[in-house]
Amino acid sequence: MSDIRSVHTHCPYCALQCGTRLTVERSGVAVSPSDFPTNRGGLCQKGWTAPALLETPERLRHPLVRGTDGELTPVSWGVALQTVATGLQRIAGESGPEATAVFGGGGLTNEKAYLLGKFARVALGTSQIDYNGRFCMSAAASAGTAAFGLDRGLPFPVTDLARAGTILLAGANPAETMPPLMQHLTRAELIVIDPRRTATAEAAALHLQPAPGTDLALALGLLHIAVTEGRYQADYVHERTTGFDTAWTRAVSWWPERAEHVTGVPVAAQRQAVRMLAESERSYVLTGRGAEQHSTGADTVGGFINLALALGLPGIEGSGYGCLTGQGNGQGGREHGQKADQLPGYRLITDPATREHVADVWGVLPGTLPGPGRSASELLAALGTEGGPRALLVFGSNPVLSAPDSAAIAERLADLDLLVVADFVPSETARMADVVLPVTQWAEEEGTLTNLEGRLLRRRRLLTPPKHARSDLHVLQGLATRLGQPAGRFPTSPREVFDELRRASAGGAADYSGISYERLDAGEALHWPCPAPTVPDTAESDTAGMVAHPGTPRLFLDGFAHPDGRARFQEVEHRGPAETTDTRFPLWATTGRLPAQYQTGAQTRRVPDLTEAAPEAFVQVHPDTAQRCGLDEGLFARISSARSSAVARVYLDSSLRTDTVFLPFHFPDGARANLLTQPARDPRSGMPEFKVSAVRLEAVPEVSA
Ligand SMILES: Nc1nc2c(c(=O)[nH]1)N[C@H]1C(S)=C(S)[C@@H](COP(=O)(O)OP(=O)(O)OC[C@H]3O[C@@H](n4cnc5c(=O)[nH]c(N)nc54)[C@H](O)[C@@H]3O)O[C@H]1N2
Ligand SMILES: Nc1nc2c(c(=O)[nH]1)N[C@H]1C(S)=C(S)[C@@H](COP(=O)(O)OP(=O)(O)OC[C@H]3O[C@@H](n4cnc5c(=O)[nH]c(N)nc54)[C@H](O)[C@@H]3O)O[C@H]1N2
Ligand code: SF4
Ligand SMILES: [Mo]
Repeated sequence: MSDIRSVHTHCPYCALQCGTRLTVERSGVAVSPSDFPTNRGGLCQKGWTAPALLETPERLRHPLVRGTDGELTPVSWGVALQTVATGLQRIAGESGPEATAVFGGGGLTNEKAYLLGKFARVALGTSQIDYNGRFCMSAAASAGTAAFGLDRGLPFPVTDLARAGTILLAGANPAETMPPLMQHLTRAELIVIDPRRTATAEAAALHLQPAPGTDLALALGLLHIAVTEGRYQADYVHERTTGFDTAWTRAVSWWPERAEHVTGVPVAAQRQAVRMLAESERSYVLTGRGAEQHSTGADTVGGFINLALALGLPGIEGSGYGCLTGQGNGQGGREHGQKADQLPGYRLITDPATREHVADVWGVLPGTLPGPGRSASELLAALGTEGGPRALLVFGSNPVLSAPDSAAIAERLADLDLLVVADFVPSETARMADVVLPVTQWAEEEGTLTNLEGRLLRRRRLLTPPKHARSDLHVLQGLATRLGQPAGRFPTSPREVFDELRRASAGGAADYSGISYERLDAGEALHWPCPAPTVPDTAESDTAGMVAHPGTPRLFLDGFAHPDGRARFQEVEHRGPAETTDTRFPLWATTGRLPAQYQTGAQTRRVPDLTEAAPEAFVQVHPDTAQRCGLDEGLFARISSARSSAVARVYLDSSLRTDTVFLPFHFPDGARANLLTQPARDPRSGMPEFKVSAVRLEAVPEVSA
């Protein structure tokens, strides 16, 4: 351990990025919440127990290479990196650079995400890079960009929510997924749209309980009511938006009774929701994964944005639309080039000016940069197939559990010639790898993350990493140099990478060029865009005596980011899930999260207190449905879809819809919720249909309790 005894940093998990103080004590690392605006002294159980992962006995401590006996065997770093480089060169030599691919994650720091994108485009020369944020934020990102010309999850600080009168939460369950956020929602009356009666719905003044996959019909119905009851803001719509008439041609036929018929939400409740939003002085519409993770995800978010625009909310201080970003760096992770179609600064890889600017920063010719690649689930589905990638490097994701139709994805991974996983724990994906690279964890490294409000934060190092763990930045440099790149092109110092990122992002939508470690360490609250006072040629340019940009906590107050300054209504029509229920698969299965587990559980299933709180998978079922299927509390059920089956213990809940069951997606092996989910994805964003699959339930006598 180093001699630094205490640091201010942030929780390693979700996008709320609660502020924490970490201290080295005799008994180990202690965490306490700090008075940071998002958490103001609060932490959830995952945050309180986060240090346990630093000391897990299952920590990866050596690079591993799969030997001729099929076992993963410890080797030196030199051997591991050379094995990867030789494999990549052989595959690229035989099949071209496009046969090598990279899969990143929204938990990676900005520096890692940036260098990973550069590594793929420059060191590998491949277009085949995407990341797990495609499973998380992509639908809202597409809809937000279309509507506002810019996508930043929350275009305002979370503390603004504390003054709201009404907040609509469409498919978000922050009471369980971001508990400290709830302290900002106590003044507002909440309207919660969720097929389940969650802890958030319990706290709501109004709970709308639609069938999974029908949110777009509901959003159209709410817009219909807003207009026909004269609650829409004609002046705002006229002055600040375009496209209302076209959007209305769709919503006009969604009279409330029709919306009730499709969604199951009573007309009176629909009217009440619109009344609450329209009559309160400050209102917000927020979406979460429940509304977004559908093959209609971007259109559904578009439907909710249309409602917000009709009510005159976005771009007005004290009201607005926002999406609750999920992963620790879910916001920053989507801005710096991990996305198949983007380069740093949140700019399109197809834009010639962007290519020229970024190529210049990278010291390469624009023509050498590849074009756009496949989106995450397309990429995973193509692995090992004719014309698809033969090698994959994974940094910061566990797709064996998190990808849709995961049995098929595991087969694709098994068909690769080379699977390389960088992680600090033996995730289910790492266990399949040919080479495993042990990396540092949050408290052992420096960097920056961008939280759900677009605010830059500093991750700080408390501990010296275990002897053989290297940072992801070191790993990328080690590979790049073995692939013939100059070492200086892949710096290992986070600060140096950040300074390069600033220059690469300059002039982009997510402009970080005016942000520095120094400003962040001085405690400045910097939300992007934050341009440097001049176009920066050097890292020092903002210290040249010019007034520093203060950052942008609130976007759109003076106009939206489209060239005409107006927000755009989107023409959206309800089309329902990609598969329907039938006699074979008569129920809807939806999926989501438990308070005590994070994502695929690769991290949190290794924390004893969390395993105790949420030890195993279950399927939540209405008692009437359970009875019809011959099931009872505590028995095991086989849940089958047209893809595959999962087995989980039955948990009865009479507040659930009788046509819907729910599974958390945190658990491995035969309890994987993603064994059931569909490969269908949203044509606009690439978002998979995680939140709705047609299933049936049967008792499994042999494993009953
Ligand atoms: N404890 C915990 N917290 C987390 C995470 C975690 O894994 N565990 N992950 C983090 C990440 S990456 C993310 S993205 C966020 C996600 O945060 P949330 O979006 O709050 O989480 P989910 O549980 O995926 O989905 C929210 C709700 O959507 C509902 N839902 C399901 N289907 C539908 C539907 O068709 N329509 C509607 N309206 N609702 C539906 C579910 O019942 C669920 O209660 O949480 C972050 N925080
Ligand atoms: N059915 C269903 N499936 C879903 C969802 C759902 O609601 N339902 N939600 C989707 C969503 S919103 C998300 S965000 C995804 C999450 O899906 P994943 O990203 O696959 O889930 P994680 O468990 O967060 O996996 C991250 C892995 O990276 C490792 N890791 C963490 N930090 C670092 C780092 O800095 N460097 C490296 N090299 N490794 C690191 C962790 O140990 C872990 O093994 O799942 C998606 N899948
Ligand atoms: S809410 Fe998110 S950031 Fe805060 S302690 Fe929990 S997991 Fe960590
Ligand atoms: Mo997420």
